[in-house]
Amino acid sequence: MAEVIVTGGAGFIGSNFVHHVVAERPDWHVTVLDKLTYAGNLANIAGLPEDRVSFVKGDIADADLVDALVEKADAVVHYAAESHNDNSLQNPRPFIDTNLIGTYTLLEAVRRHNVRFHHISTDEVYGDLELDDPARFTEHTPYNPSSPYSSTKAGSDLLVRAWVRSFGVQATISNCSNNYGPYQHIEKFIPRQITNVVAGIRPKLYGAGLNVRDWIHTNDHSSAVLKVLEEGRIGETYLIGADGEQNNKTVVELILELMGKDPHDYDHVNDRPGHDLRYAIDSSKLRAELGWQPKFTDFRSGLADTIAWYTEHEEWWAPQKAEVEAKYAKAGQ
Ligand code: NAD
Ligand code: TDX
Repeated sequence: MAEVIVTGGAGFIGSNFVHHVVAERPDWHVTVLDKLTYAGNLANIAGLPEDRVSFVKGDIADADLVDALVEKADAVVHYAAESHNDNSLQNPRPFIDTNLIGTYTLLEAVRRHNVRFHHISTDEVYGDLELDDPARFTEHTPYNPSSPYSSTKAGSDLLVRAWVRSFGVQATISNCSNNYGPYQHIEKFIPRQITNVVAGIRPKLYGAGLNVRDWIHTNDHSSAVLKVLEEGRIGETYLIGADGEQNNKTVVELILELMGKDPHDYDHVNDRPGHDLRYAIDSSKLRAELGWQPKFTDFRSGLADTIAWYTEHEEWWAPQKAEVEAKYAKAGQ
């Protein structure tokens, strides 16, 4: 049996991975280590068998706690992070503490106990592409992050690489594109617009809305991470993406259409400072080397299912809606 620690396992993507492992690896036990910040929610992992999943509330920067857990583990899959660009522009400090000091603390523990480590990162470490550039990000694209969020993620990736090279830590890294699906916090683009429509608020598009994101369903992200954890080569980076480029305007209009509204019934609001123009992932290394394929690639039907989930789970998001919108209103967004 394998004992796997999933940091940030009560967040959007980490909790999806916990469900995936419970379903796919019946002899593994998962320990979720999560601080339950505003973005963590125990409801995301509720109902899983108690003999398969344990929960520890704590900070990944707490060296004593981390050491005691890592000592008993076979692997750590590291999702915990401050994850929202807009928050990082208002107050970068928690991004330094969690994304940099937290990752450093985990690396020191896996180094001491010789435990396998997989680091979850983002395509944002590569900066952005022009709209008409035929290029996509590959594992060889130079790092060029734009925001406090993406620069701390880039820094955490570099720490992992250094700990592999200098200390022989058994680590891999994956950099994924924009995820969507159920349980995503409503501060993020897609759930914000869906819950706006449900709440009778007009969707809010930053600037002209021509920015492009490369969407992947979070279920596909989880299957890719399990693949890299089990079969990835130590010291390697794998890009995860599902060829899902869409501009923001198209996505807002599709959400409105799928929700039976006028597709042009939305507001243009203040743009994000330093707003990355386009992300696009070339995931051919992961596909060729490890044989991974995404399964949830029909964006229209994935979005329709996501809309249905938010519509049916108002109790999950409604308590946070007013606070999230008040914060955006202050920034004119
Ligand atoms: P999220 O904000 O929904 O969840 C983050 C989780 O980490 C929460 O449960 C939170 O309580 C926990 N956490 C935060 N600080 C902590 C700390 N100091 N100690 C312990 N737990 C802490 O984020 P998400 O969207 O699920 O992203 C998860 C990971 O995936 C992040 O590393 C992010 O950079 C990466 N990623 C996200 C996307 C995306 O589209 N959302 C894309 C690529 C990579
Ligand atoms: O209300 C909005 N209106 C809008 O037009 C919001 C919240 C966002 N946007 C735009 C900004 C981006 O171009 O939509 C796009 C997506 O925004 P976010 O959901 O904030 O995601 P992004 O900044 O692209 O980062 C996400 O993908 C990469 C995740 O939050 C990161 O954790 C991940 O690393």
